[in-house]
Amino acid sequence: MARRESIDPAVVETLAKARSDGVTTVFDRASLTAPCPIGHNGACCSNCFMGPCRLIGKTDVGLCGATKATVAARNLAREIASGAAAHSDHGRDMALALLAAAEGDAPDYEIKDERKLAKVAQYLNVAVDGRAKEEIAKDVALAALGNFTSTKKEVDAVGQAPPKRQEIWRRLGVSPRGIDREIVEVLHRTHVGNDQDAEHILTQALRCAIGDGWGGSMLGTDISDILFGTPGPVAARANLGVLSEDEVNIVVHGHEPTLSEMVVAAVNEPELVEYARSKGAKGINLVGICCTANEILMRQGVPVVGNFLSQELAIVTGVVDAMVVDIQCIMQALVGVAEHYHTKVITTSPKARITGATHVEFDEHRALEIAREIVRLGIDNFPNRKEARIPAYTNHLVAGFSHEYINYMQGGAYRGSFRPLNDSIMSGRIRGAAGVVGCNNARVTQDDAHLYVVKELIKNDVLVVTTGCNAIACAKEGLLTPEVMDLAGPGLREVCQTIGIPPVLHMGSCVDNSRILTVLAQCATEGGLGEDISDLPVAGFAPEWMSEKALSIGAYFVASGVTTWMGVGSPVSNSDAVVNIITDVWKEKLGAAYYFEPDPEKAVKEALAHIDAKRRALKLEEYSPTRYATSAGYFPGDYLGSEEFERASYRRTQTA
Ligand code: XCC
Repeated sequence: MARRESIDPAVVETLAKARSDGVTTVFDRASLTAPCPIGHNGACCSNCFMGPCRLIGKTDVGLCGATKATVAARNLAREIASGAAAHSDHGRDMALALLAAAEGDAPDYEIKDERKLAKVAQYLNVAVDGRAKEEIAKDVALAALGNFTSTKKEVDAVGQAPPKRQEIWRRLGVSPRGIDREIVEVLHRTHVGNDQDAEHILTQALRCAIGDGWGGSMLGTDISDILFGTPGPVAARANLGVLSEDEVNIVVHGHEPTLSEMVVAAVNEPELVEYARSKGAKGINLVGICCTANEILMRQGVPVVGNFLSQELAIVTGVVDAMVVDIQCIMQALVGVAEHYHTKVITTSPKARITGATHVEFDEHRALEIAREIVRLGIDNFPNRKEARIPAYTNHLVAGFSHEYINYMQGGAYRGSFRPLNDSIMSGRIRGAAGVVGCNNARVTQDDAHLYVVKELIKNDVLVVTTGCNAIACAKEGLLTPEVMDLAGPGLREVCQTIGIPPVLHMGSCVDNSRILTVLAQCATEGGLGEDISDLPVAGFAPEWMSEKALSIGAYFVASGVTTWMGVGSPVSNSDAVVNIITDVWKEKLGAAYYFEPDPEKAVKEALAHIDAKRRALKLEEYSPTRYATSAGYFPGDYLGSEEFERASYRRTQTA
């Protein structure tokens, strides 16, 4: 029997439409082409033109003598470097936007969150007292840029990690010296004829990944907060049903908030709304896909159409008038799909063009003007719509759980801390916590592993924080609302009810995994749960990962002390030696292992055992699933009706 393609009913319905329209999508291509069996598990070396060498069957070394371990390690290291480069270059763009804003060259951006500015200034060693916010912001931007280009000085945000973790990094020689430097050094070391010891290569990969998580990504998140505001809880909706039949639908897809925030501003301008009406539309409906969606969802409550595997299907509905893309996770196939309908695919980044798409280059110096131009292109396209079908599926959600808010919600502005959370973990009300993040992958059923892992964890009293495409999967399923309390174990439910939060907290986009690092650092230093992140009863998951960025995230979670389970399959399984390095050897050195486990049931079982072992090592109360069972009946889990959520949902001011 054929594998199920998706568990999302909106996707299943729209996929059937695509097929009856004669349109091919990623789901069809996945059944036409199997993954290359040699490259898939790290057995292919294409680092020089004597190859590619295939280290399978009779051959177990390349022409140069490179072993299976060297080849698998080099490939993984390069993938991590590429992922780190993608996140970090996003972070650099944020720093450049902040610099332009501070110097008055980007008039459409402002310094929105001065408290955050002061906090970031502190860790970047920028003076704040008695200085204008623009002066501080300029120095913050320059210091951030210096973190990319420095070749000697340690990346500043490393100082945010618990002291014990910093010590471990320095002892192992993996504290990053400049974000760019570590990426370049991975590329250099993995060039033919260079670093040929698998463990040594992978140590550099860790250094590069730490430069991503505690460097490029953290700066990306922090500077976005300075420019656009630090997120707090916001109600919104998700899935293909958020598209509108009678309004101009503009979909933003990609990653950077610099553009999408400007599109939010543009679609709310009365002149553009009027212009949309002049074309026969009722208004403008802005929605998002992938992480740029997460960015404007977290801060503005803009609805989310779907995650990575839903991108082509949004166009298949026939109602997307413009799909505006910037960088990362954008399928080239969008242009071909758009040709069957009326959608205009608009590329905007100087770094990412797609043949056949309309290119309107984004420039932060004229940001709003360009956003207006893009929105106008979408409006002009509205009258060209043909047959349309929007699947009637949406769910409501609450997002916006920045670490600042998580701190605040545990005691308010004056008594905010991580104490209540730590106490709940210590007493066993909450068994532990897990970050469940990452992509969709067309080799496995869309959202199936994501939702299995999240539901199993909360059922077992493990608090879940989520980002990226996992967060969108959870949103579509309704897991980001307090209404799903009945799915949570009794201890977790009680804690979530008293704080007033869902058992699954949406913390943002891919770069916002850095927010999870900050939460972990705060839990580790709050007291009662050891002194280091590796002491905490926590786990990481990327059940449906596909991108190199996910490998970098997994690697910096592990480097930070979080044992992590990646789903789908293993890119290094051709070398037992490499598997041993990233599991047992890293466990010894870093206190955490990097597992690739395609079976989500097995992964969850192992993670729960890992969490319980950490609890025992900390001499905490032994976790018991029944201890808090009596409180389950105190109040109904479903304490907030869906109508109330509908009322609270994001309302676009301009809709008639
Ligand atoms: Fe991309 Fe960030 Fe992966 Fe989703 S989760 S497919 S990287 S959009 Ni980060």
